[in-house]
Amino acid sequence: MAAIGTVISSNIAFANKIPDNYLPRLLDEGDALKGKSTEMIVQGDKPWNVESPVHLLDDKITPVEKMFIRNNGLVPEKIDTNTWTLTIDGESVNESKTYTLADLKKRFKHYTYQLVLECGGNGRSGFQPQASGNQWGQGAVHCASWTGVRLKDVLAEVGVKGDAVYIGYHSKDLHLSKDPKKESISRGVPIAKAMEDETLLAWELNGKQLPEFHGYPLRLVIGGWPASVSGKWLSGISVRNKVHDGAKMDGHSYKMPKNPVAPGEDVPQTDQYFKIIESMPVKSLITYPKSGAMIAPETELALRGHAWAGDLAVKKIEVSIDYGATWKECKLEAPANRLAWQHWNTKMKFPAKGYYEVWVRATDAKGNAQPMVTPAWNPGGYLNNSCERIAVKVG
Ligand SMILES: Nc1nc2c(c(=O)[nH]1)N[C@H]1C(S)=C(S)[C@@H](COP(=O)(O)O)O[C@H]1N2
Ligand SMILES: [Mo]
Repeated sequence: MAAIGTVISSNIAFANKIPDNYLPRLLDEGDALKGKSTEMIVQGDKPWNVESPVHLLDDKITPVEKMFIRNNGLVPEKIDTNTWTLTIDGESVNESKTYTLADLKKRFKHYTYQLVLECGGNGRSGFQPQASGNQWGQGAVHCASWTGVRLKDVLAEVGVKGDAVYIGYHSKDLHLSKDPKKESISRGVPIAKAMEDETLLAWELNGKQLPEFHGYPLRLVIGGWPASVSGKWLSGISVRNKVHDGAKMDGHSYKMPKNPVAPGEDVPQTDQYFKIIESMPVKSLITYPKSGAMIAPETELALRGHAWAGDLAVKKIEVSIDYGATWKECKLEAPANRLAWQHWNTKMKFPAKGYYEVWVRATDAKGNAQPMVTPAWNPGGYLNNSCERIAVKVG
């Protein structure tokens, strides 16, 4: 209660009468579903976790109303863009430096990129036994257009020492315990990924002001890696001389076992057994038609979707209507820019009336293809990139 008192800068009268886990109205969050499609799937509302059904992801650039939301804490209250600052600090900068939003916009060149942000746990519901965490289907992914400045340009002005190995972000969302000293999430990436052209400090999403639930007024965006590295409500970047050790960099959070483990196996949560997830694996979606489509006999079905492969490009996309026995190669477009998803399409004819499944499989530039079944079980339920499949009825 004292901690909440600090946040709302007042003593709380009748504090002893407040029920456990009650969130004072002043700290209450807005409604994450405001402005979202009514078809979004709510995984939870404290914190807000909202998923896109796959057929909603049909747009080439995902509109805000169809973007999934993954919050670990509570959206910050009372944001004032005039006083919002970003501080660059850490062991590996010569001197820390603080920028206002106006500084960032004025001092550095602006860039726009389409970037795939996919939750590391997207597809988690496919794991047996169930892995802990949001039971996402395959819709915790989006590819939107982000505008901001390059992190590397800002770091160049601040001055990074030769011993820098990692960056970590700091954000203004409130920890679920409501303790203002605790961070809900503070992750990062190796310095080389931070320095890529496409790593942005963004204030615009699809050409408009960043929405509250996606990180307003400033967000780190890093495509191709678990979206948990793209810190929302960004207030700081620490340039570290070691692997960043913020919240959700510990235990098995966003980590995979170094050696394959049996489903359900209890693995000690130490660095000896786990490694941090970096580039996401190759994956694809059928976004049209929606699963359950009915078509008349003898008609051709137009199919389309997107494919992506972390830091890599996708080089091939195929569909199967006979449970993977045979595959047909589809048309695949080049990405709008590096780290954007690639659109694919094809037309299929079905040999007879009946029930079919259409499966889609992408292969990345290094020859890695999606598995047809759920891949390596892991305690966090990460990286399920098994082939997506839809049902089609002909007749
Ligand atoms: N500050 C902050 N940044 C955050 C999070 C968060 O809870 N707080 N969630 C992360 C996770 S786990 C994901 S998957 C993405 C989700 O981004 P979105 O809500 O814009 O889709 O934001 C990441 N950035
Ligand atoms: Mo995530």
